[in-house]
Amino acid sequence: MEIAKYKFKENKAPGGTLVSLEDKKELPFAVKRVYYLYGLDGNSVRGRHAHRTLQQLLVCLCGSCKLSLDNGSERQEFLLDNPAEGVLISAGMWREIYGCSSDTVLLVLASEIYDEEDYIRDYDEFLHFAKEK
Ligand code: T46
Repeated sequence: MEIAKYKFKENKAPGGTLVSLEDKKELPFAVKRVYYLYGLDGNSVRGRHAHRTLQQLLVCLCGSCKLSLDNGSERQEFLLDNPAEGVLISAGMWREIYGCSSDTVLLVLASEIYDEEDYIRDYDEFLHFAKEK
C-alpha cells in the first residue's frame, strides 16, 4: 500500500520556524475546507470511517497521535508528531486516529466541503466499496 507522505520545507529563523503550504506547490489538491482537532482524549478513537471521494492532508501541529490507514486489504500505522510532515489520505481509506497526547492539535486540509453523504461509516460496507473500486 503506497501512502504519500510529505516533508514540508521549514523556513527556519532564529525566532522560530514557518511552514507554508501553497496550492499547486506543496499541496496535492486544491483545499476547500480546513478543520482541526484538539482536546483529544488519548483513550478514544476518532475517524472509524472512510470517504468515497474526499482527499485529506493531515498535519499534526502539536503533540502526537497515531493514524491507521486501511485500504480494505492492507493496514498501515503512522505516528504523526512533526508539524513539518503530512500524510495524504486518499479516497477509499478507512482511517482511525488514536493514542493522542493531550496537547495534540491535528490540522486537516480537505479537498471538498463537508458532505455526510461522502462518509462510509460501516466497515463491511467499506470492504465492499474497496473491493468494487
Ligand atoms: C477525518 C478525521 C481526521 C462538521 O460540522 N464539519 C466538518 O468539516 C467535520 C469534519 C465535522 N463536522 C461535525 C460533524 C460531527 O458532528 O463535527 C462533528 C465531529 O465529526 P466526526 O465525528 O466526523 O469527527 P472525526 O474526528 O471522527 O473525523 C473527522 C472527519 O470527519 C474525518 O473525515 O478524516 O476527522
